[in-house]
Amino acid sequence: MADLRLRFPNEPEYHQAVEEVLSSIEEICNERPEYERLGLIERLCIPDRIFAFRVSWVDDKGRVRSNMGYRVQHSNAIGPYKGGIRFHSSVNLSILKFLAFEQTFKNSLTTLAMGGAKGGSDFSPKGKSNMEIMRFCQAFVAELWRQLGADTDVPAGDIGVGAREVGYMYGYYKKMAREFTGAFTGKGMSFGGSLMRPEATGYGNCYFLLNMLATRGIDIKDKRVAVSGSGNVANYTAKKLLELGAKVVSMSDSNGCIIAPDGLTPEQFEFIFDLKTYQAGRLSEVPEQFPDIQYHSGKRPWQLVQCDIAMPSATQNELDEDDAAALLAGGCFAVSEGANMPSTPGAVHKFIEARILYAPGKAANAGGVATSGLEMAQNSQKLSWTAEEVDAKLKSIMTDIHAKCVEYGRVDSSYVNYVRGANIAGFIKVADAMMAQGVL
Ligand code: NDP
Ligand code: 2IT
Repeated sequence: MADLRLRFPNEPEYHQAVEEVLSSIEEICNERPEYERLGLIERLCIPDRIFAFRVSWVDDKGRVRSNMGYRVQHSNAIGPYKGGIRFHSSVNLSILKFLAFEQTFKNSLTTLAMGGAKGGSDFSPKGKSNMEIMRFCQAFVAELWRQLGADTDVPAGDIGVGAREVGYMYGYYKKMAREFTGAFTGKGMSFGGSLMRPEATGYGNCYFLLNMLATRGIDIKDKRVAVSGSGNVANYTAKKLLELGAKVVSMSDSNGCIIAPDGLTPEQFEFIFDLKTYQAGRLSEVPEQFPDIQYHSGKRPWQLVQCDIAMPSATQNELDEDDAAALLAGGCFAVSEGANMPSTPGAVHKFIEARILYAPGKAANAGGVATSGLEMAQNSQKLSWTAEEVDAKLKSIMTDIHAKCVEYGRVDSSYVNYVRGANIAGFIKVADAMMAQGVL
């Protein structure tokens, strides 16, 4: 870690993600001195390669704008590079390196053959017209397309990138590469997308949560769940929670959060889903329609509402040590992460110390990329599976990931450290593959 900090300063998110994994795998590495001899950890801590490029595009007023574009190809030890693209003003190399690093271990956990990558741009889609977004996506892919391919590197969505952006990027990729292959996932259903991919991350997180609750004989019905975010992951998490009979007591966006003390009704949820998915609306508008819902500007939900379960599903480091303390004081007994690294190290420490059910993102949100893997499999076969088939496979993958976390993370008869379990299980497969393939 000291070496990494020295060689790559100013990358705090990257250091945070690496430190968490390294502290989990220390014992395994000590047992296997050949890892050190072959520089395995050092190689895993430096991405295979990073592309950084300028993306220039023309806005609706005819002005030329320039953003940075990146693709971090972290590891293809177990399969083609795979991971989402993020468009958000905060995007930088530290964030993309952390996301690509996490993706390598997450993808390993899915049981499918996918390496790890992440890409994106500091372009913000907020307030841009459809045509501006299209021109940006085309300019981004004009630079990146040579590095992509169904068996090379397969991007998908992430923050700020959904079906619309994937459609524009895949369209341009197809034009340049002159081939119709599954080089992107999260595609529209009429051109190779998989049913259930939009739902998969949120639904998968709920399936993982159900597995965790089952270990303690807890029924999810009527449990109070605080969700953050109101994008793809948060919305489908809330949708499945309502279906399961739980109470969704909060959601958030980048301006603030809403609290529904008695839980959102299906009608309220449908309004929010439509507002955030199709109207580019803000959660601040919700109380105008439903006065029993409170809006808190600039706030996150964790200290504002009592809950049994928390599912942070917006962004990294959105739940800190004080939030964790408030959640625990309120009786929260499970946290299942929809976002990548939403809890700060101090918060994670508090959850583990309190021995609650705590699932890190790389296990709990792996259903999204797992279903991307299923989309790749369908594209290779030139077939498409029914929603029921994909959902059944997703459920079974989440159950397998849970079982692996338990196998490697069991501390004693009453406690599983899911962070340790996920990191070790994810790492072992990648390390074995790297050892077998020689120094690359
Ligand atoms: P979306 O862009 O669909 O939604 C993101 C949500 O989080 C929005 O509600 C957004 O608010 C909010 N948000 C974004 N940035 C911030 C910020 N800096 N502070 C506060 N709120 C913020 O993205 P996704 O739902 O796809 O992604 C959410 C998380 O889940 C990310 O961590 C992502 O990496 C992770 N993830 C996504 C997967 C996927 O398949 N999409 C798979 C696995 C993990 P606003 O509406 O104001 O923009
Ligand atoms: O963080 C993630 O796992 C994603 N954004 C999904 C990646 C993918 O390739 O489906």
